Amino acid sequence: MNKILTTATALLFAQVSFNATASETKPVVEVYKSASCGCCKQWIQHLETNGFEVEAHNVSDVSAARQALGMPQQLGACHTAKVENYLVEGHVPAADIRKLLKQKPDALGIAVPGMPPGSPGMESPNPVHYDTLLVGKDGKVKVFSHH
Ligand SMILES: [Cu+2]
Repeated sequence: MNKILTTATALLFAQVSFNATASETKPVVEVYKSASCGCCKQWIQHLETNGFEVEAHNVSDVSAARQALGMPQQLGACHTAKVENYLVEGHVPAADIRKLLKQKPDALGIAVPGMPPGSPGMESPNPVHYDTLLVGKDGKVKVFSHH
């Protein structure tokens, strides 16, 4: 009996520490979107299949959420998000978010303004080239990566 209990306890601890490790390696992206936004859901799926954990919040006014977070409105897309201390606007590829979290630039965040066809969540037979922009704390942008 004692032995069984010990084994069960050991398994429980193994499970707990496994979960702790898994959540440490998965950055959480908090997404603000409207409930009816289909391409937002597609983007969330893209993040989840690429190792991010997503906390999605449906809001009635995405611009207000964007303003509250501090992302310039002219860079706006259909959803706005936060990961660690950075803002992520629009259909940004998961790889760019990884790059951001790895390089940790002194910046507000990254953005893909508008909704370019071919970006993650905006899959299209007619994809276009687009840039992910690095947004400075002063609101100035420069190209972070080209797609
Ligand atoms: Cu969209």
